[in-house]
Amino acid sequence: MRMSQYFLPTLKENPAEAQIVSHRLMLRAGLIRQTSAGIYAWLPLGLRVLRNIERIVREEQDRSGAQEVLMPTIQSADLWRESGRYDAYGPEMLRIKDRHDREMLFGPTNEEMITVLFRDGVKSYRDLPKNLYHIQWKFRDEVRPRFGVMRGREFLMKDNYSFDIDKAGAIHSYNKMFVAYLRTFARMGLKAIPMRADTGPIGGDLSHEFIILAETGESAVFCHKGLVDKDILGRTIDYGADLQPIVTEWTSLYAATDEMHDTEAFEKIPESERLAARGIEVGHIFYFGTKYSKPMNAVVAGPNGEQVTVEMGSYGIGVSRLVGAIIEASHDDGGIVWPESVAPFKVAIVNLKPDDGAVAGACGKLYEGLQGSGVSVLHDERDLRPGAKFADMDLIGIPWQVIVGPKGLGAGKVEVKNRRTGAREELALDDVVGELSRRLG
Ligand code: P5A
Repeated sequence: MRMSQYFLPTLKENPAEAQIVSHRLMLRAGLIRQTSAGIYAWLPLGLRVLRNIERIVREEQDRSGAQEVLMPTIQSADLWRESGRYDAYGPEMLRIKDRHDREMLFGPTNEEMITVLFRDGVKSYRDLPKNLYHIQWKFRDEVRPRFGVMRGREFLMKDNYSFDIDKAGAIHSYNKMFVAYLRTFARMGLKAIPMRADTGPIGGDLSHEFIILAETGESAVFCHKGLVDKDILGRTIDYGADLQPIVTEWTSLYAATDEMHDTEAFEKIPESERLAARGIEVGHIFYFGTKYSKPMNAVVAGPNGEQVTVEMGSYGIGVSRLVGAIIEASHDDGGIVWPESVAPFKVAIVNLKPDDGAVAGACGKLYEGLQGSGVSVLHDERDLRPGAKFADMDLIGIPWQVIVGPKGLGAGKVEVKNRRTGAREELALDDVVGELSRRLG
């Protein structure tokens, strides 16, 4: 993409309405714009990040065996009357009427809708287990939308729903998601710690929130420090195997959100190993048994022909919230520092002298070469002074900057800067494409 043509309205000044760094940087780097309270438009650069996050979430869902569907945003109130949640849900639900005066709502979550789809499509225990997910916009009329996409009213969620014949099966499905979530967040460069959590309006008695530690987080959390350094990515996961040992490894150390905090248990941990901190909830998983399947009559024929009410769980990831959470976890004074896996472009070419034919030629060649190797590139060929270009590049956080000027080029060299470390190196022009493609692997 050529930057001179790109719709990238960056801001020099800090917007007054933004209280936390990720919100400030998302506005300044031209990722989003607010259109009403808690509702945002995604601009090209922001949308590329959102899509990358979605892609990682989707790949890990598919890998775990879940199947993608797409349910509508608008739901009928009758659906929610079936489960008994219509009145219970309260003012967070955006209720609307169509032209026939039928009561509708903008879905805050999809337990009811998926239960009906399941009920109408699955009749026998032989078709179990099933795990269905979608990535769809939700609306919750939050009392206090704030911090940009962190607590929006309209937000993008990945939600999935598991159906099993018995509790043991449902716990296996829960464990699968537990492990899939650890992998998903690790791939985004995040340390997400699973913590015992309150189930709120979703219900059930077993749930974990996945928390990124951050001072600006909305949740107070308490955990054993040992959990902060644990790693998951190195492992190959066999989703057919018993995953309880991995889950137990994570849950044997104390970790709880404020609502589930047990002071006595926490104080049994040696003081030097206790961590009381704040965090951002990027995911939340629930096992709730038959809370929806029972009132909504989601039954299948069991092995002996008997009717069995299915056991369910639901699992959510805040896809749009993750854009903010990643920035909270990864930025510096100059701006955003994207982890490579979610970066809107992997490489930026900074042309220091656009009116110099040789420099422009070299940049053009690099651009073609990188694109040809499947590397996404943003090409800054704008007619601006170098200082302004460097500041913009650091602000938008592209992981690798290739800086091309007449001096270096005279000796066949360009400068390559790593956004995260700030390290600069000189590379021969002819080596850049090969070297960066190799590093980005
Ligand atoms: C699980 C999936 C649920 O809704 N039903 C389907 C269950 N869980 S949840 O915890 O309420 O939400 C799941 C994740 O969505 C994100 N989230 C939000 N993101 C931005 N703005 C909001 N207002 C918002 N509310 C929830 C969180 O990441 C949460 O973990």
